[in-house]
Amino acid sequence: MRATVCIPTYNERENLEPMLRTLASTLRDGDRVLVIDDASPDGTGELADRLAAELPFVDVLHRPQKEGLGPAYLAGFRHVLETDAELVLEMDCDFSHDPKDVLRLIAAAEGGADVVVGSRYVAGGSIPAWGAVRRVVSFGGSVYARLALGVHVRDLTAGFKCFRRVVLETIDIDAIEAKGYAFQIEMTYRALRRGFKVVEIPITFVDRDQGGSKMHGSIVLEAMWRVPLLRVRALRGRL
Ligand SMILES: Nc1nc2c(ncn2[C@@H]2O[C@H](COP(=O)(O)OP(=O)(O)OP(=O)(O)O)[C@@H](O)[C@H]2O)c(=O)[nH]1
Ligand SMILES: [Mg+2]
Repeated sequence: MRATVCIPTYNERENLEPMLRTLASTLRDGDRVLVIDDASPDGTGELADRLAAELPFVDVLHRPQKEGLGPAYLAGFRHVLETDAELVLEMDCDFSHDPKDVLRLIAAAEGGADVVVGSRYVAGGSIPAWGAVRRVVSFGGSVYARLALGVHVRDLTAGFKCFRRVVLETIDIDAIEAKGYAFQIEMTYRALRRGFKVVEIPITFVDRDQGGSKMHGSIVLEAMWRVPLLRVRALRGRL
């Protein structure tokens, strides 16, 4: 199954080249990478174009402004669905997700999963570098979302995932408005609502070394109010 890895970038100049070089030695023939850059002020977009000219498996989608992770991924998904890729992956550019694990996600999808989640919260998954505050916020968020939605998936905010294309074609991605962690929760929840098989595989999540985080409080707040809204929509039969 051909796979395309979507990588959203905003000011990832230090990370992009090592990331694409690692993927060059990891991906299989026919697999591709789509970099989705929101006009990064640090020149990540121009660097992506230079690397795409050199690396034939790389494409770049330029967007005019920063709108958050959700809209960037949705633009990327629409682009990939125009191609013949069977699997569509999401991955951060900051090496929090090990690019070598892409092959494990792909293998799980080829083994029968419709959605594969690289999970920090199943046996074998971990986040070695996080302090207590970050752990509580992230784990608490996952528990909150799991209880509010009534689903079994443990890492609902995970951003390292693989979808079969039929999932993206079925779950009405055009209706998704979430921007941050809520986007990740909504993607997984919509897939579950449509009866797709979601499988979690353990990953080790590493803290970013280069570049700055784009995480901020409003992303956490958005997730808090959007989760109950999702449940209400589902109960009304709209998801
Ligand atoms: N295109 C695009 N990419 C974004 C945007 N916000 C974040 N990203 C990218 O999404 C990925 C995840 O963002 P991070 O800043 O690492 O956010 P995070 O992983 O939630 O937070 P940290 O744990 O602090 O790294 C990175 O590759 C970012 O460059 C955005 O608005 N547009
Ligand atoms: Mg990160």
